[in-house]
Amino acid sequence: MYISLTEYSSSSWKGSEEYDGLEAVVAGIAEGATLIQAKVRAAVLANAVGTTGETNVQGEIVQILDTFSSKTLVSTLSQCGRVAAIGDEEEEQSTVIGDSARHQYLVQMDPLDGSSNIDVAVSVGSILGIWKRQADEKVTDATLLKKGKEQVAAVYTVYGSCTMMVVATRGSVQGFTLDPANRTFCLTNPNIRIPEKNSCYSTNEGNFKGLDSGTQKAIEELRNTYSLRYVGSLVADFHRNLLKGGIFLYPSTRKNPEGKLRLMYEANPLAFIAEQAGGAASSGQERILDIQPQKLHQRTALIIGNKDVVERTVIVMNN
Ligand code: FDP
Repeated sequence: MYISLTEYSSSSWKGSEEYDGLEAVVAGIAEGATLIQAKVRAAVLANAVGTTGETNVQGEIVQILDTFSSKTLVSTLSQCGRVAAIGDEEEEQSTVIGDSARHQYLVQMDPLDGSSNIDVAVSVGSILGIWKRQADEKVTDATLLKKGKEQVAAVYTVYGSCTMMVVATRGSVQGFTLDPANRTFCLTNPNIRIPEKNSCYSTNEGNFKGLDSGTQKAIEELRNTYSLRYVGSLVADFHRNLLKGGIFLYPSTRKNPEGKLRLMYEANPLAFIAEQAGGAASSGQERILDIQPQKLHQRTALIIGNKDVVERTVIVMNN
């Protein structure tokens, strides 16, 4: 018998001052994820793959499922009664929900990561970082620009061969699998630690020519040491590396000098999770969680996974 997410969160966070109300936020994410995974799995039959004809704030083509996932999570997080504001990959400005004393949390999310993989039946997922709002803090876009190290929790889901949800709080990373029979998340992967043995590296090798010489050297070293595994959905690559041991890199390239991935709702939540699991995350210049964000949709380079290999890679990149 597995412990359910509901049982886990009430026994771990209920009554704790630090995590007061987090249970409701995570339940809102679980409810949204359950709806999104059902939609993703039925998308082709329901004619819900393809684009909306719009481009988002990043200049990227918006998929029908991106919009569905964003609306679903905004709705379930609004209804949980504990979230003050949401920063969302799909929205230029943040969504302000409320500023009462109960609205204690700020969420930054990529509602559907890896969306170019949707229409080819490859794993996608959602990524969410969770910060605490100071009591009486006014809620504006600027309120959301907090450093990653100030997160109190982070969550990602993977809609793959099964649906998983990984939840991290300080010092704890727990993995839950959705039981489709009763729509309950069950604690199948308790106390996740990234394996010390690094077995693979994940990067877009097609970008090699557009890298600086230090980064090329670092990639060559990884190439000669580990197996390559690249899904092309950050959340799926990160999940495999977290459970099996590995490192993911999306460095600065000639095409994307600031990096391609987004700091607030991709790099920060996954960096928080990696660190709680004994791993590390760097931009190549500094620890991801120490970066002072300047804007909601800021991009960053990202090197994340096994701590020793991240550190070694950053040294080689900078030499
Ligand atoms: P996608 O473009 O499909 O949305 O977040 C962006 C992201 O996917 C990541 O999930 C993925 O790791 C990366 O971009 C893939 O980029 P490349 O196609 O350039 O390798």
